[in-house]
Amino acid sequence: MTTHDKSKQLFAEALQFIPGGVNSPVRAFRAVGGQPFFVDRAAGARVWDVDGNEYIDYVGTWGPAILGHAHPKIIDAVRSAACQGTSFGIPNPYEVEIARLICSALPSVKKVRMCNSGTEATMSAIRLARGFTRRDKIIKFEGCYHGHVDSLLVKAGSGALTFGHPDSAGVPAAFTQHTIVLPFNDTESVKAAFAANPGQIAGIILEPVPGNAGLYLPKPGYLEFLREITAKDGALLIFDEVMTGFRLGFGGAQGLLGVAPDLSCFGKIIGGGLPVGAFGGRTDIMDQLAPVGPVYQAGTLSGNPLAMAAGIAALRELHAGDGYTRLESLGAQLEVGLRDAAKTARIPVQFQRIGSMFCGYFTTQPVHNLADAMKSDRERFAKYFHAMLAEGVYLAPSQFEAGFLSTAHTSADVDRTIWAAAKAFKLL
Ligand code: HOZ
Repeated sequence: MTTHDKSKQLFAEALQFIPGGVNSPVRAFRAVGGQPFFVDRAAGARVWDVDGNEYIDYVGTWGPAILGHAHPKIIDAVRSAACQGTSFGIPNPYEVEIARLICSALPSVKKVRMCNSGTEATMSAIRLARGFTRRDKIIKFEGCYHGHVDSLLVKAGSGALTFGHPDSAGVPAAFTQHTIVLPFNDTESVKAAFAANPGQIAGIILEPVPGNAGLYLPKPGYLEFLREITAKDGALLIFDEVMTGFRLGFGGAQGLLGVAPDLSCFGKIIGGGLPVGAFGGRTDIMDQLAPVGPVYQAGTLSGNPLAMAAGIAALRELHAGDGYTRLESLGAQLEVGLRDAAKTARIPVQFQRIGSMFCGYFTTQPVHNLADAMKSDRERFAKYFHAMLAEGVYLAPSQFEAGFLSTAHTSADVDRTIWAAAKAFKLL
């Protein structure tokens, strides 16, 4: 590791003109101390900072870079689309192709509407669920994060949790009065909420595999239970697959875990690293959207040709290759190696993983929900984060984020990461 002089200088300047020096709070390193580095370039599984330091990257631009950074097919697709024009606000053929690809990957998605971020996707899906059911209440779960939508910034994960504002200032109480917040993996509280609000709940929104308070998994039967209780009540089941979509398999978490929601939200991977979001589902629900139906939703840059071209290239590559098998084997290697290293160093770590998503909590107790995740020793995490960074391994700068592998990571990268972790654990 050389110096961080250029990053420090840029951050000092950034602080003068950008709140907190960053355009999204999770980048700021505040949960772990220190200052963020500034990226010069990225390729494959590596990022290089402006001071010339190289890192093995497990953030992967917070999920989109499943094929690694600057994948040649995505770069070519963006380049060729850009030469035809960067935005039209008129339908373009890429929109049809990406919609066809998404619908053919997920049997629950019969129609899809593209937008510009995961936040827009979840915000629109909630509005659509309310418009379709003509009901107001929404159930969400503690620690799940669905972007910075007003009504969903309640007990939210990701940066909201990391920085101690899971219930954001600036959200009028009236905007969240129809939001019911429950613990994840707890069937009784869901039953009680439906019993207390008969015929009033428009839907349940959840990350089927929550990855914004670290990473924990649904207990066996939990998603099936949510599917059943919503169907029985006439409420909609909405999966936020912004992170898990096309990551846990080409069919996302719903394909892997075998539960079909009514609506799904996407982002990240489907834009190949460009700004994107999408939501889709049953035809009768989706046809409530304007211009067909009365639920309004729009966007100047929605279906942007560059983002669509990048997304199409990413999805085609994922569909054609053996990427998911490779990701599973790298994930298993990482899991075994990190578990062994922690055991050898006698550091209690709950290592959680599903496919290419992972997280380690510094606690002796199993983690099934936000309350369990909060028991992790965050000071220990901060030390671990910096020890890994010093060895050239970049993890998300917060305990409450998931790590991501890409198909560009190699077995040697994973070995090096395990070696760095073994060294880091000794310092904790
Ligand atoms: N949705 C991302 C993972 N928690 C965070 C991205 C951001 O907030 O900048």
